[in-house]
Amino acid sequence: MKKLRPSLCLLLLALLAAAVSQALAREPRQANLLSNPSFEDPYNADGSASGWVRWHRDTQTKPENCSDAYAFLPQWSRETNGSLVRDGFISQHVGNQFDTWNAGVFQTVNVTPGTTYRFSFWAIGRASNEQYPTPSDQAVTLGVSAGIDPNGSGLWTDADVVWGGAASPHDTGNQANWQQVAVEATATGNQITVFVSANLMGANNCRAHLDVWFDAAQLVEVGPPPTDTPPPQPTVSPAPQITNTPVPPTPTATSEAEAEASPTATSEPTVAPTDTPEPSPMGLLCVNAFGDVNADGQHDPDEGAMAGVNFTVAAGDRIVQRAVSTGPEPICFELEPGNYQVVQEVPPTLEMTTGATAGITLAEGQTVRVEFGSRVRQQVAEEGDAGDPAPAATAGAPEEEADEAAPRSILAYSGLAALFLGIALLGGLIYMLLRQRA
Ligand SMILES: [Ca+2]
Ligand SMILES: [Ca+2]
Ligand SMILES: [Ca+2]
Repeated sequence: MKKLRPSLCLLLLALLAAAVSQALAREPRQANLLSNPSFEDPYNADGSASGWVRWHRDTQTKPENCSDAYAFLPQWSRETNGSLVRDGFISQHVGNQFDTWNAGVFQTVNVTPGTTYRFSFWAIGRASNEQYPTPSDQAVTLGVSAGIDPNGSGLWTDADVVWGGAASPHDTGNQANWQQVAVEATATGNQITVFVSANLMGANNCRAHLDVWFDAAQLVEVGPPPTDTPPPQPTVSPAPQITNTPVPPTPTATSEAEAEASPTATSEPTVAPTDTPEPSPMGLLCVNAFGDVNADGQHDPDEGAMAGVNFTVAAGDRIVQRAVSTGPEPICFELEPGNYQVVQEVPPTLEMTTGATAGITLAEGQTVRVEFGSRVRQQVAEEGDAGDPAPAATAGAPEEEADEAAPRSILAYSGLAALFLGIALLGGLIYMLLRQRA
């Protein structure tokens, strides 16, 4: 009996440890559903990272002197230059010399129908006639965007692909201007396809170097569909409530980006940033809307700006800025470095062709541009009463990356609670055993 006690204690301890670790493992986590999300080794012979498949647009013909938009086959390769890697050791590079391109990589993932997913990745790009690392020529649109095909066709041309807002994360010379793009969509089948994309097509966009690097992709479950997933019927609702816990700002290395896009005369709304302990260098967020005539989610060179689209910029659950698009000039906000949600709301005459929300991370001195697509509502324009809504359905509700921080802290608390409970129980047990012995 006496001999048994120490071993009994050990056994109990082991059982307790197992129980605690099991409890922790059972907690829901924001699992990344992608295969090789960081574009690490090994690489396929065609230059794409394993787990990913190449896709590209080929317009076949080339206008003289780059006077019009066209796209040729680019090159895919593994990038090992550490300053062009966001995460791990390798990033996925896609680039071309002199010829513009529209391409990327994709993968198809098993999912639960009816569930909403968020796909995001980071990118940085460089368009220049000079050798690396001369800063990128900001006149060239990089058109970096994330796409989801809700029923997993694997076809980037599929009409129901939902595209997020497009960004042009130009390298300002120090490789710090990595930007994240994201999109949300609700799965309509048991697979979805996620697309990493850049579109450098455009008149006079040709440069000796046209490169974009992709890294740190993520596909997470956001939640079940918001009751009904209605088409993007824009209500003139006050503010999209974004359930969010404040995310700690992650300022990357400082970049003295020439924020040449001066904010001109945007009316500074009343909602001022709250406590600023020390005036820190600001970043510039520029938003605009384009008229996506062919509803492919891409800002094609022949498509102009769209006026009358409402933008809301939020940090956590705090509305930071609001604005309405007016034309070709983007609206720029000077903001503190940090994470922001940009939400577009369109008037009833329009329908969205890209996602309604974009999550961005703004670093010190950085300029981040976000573009949203929409077009004149087709049913209104054509038929009086069509059965089906427009094909280009929108991304999910504005409840964004919300839960990334929350579940983690719940997890941490419940794990700690379990641990303390276990220690208390064990203490009581040992006490009793010792008392028995005495
Ligand atoms: Ca990587
Ligand atoms: Ca499809
Ligand atoms: Ca378009």
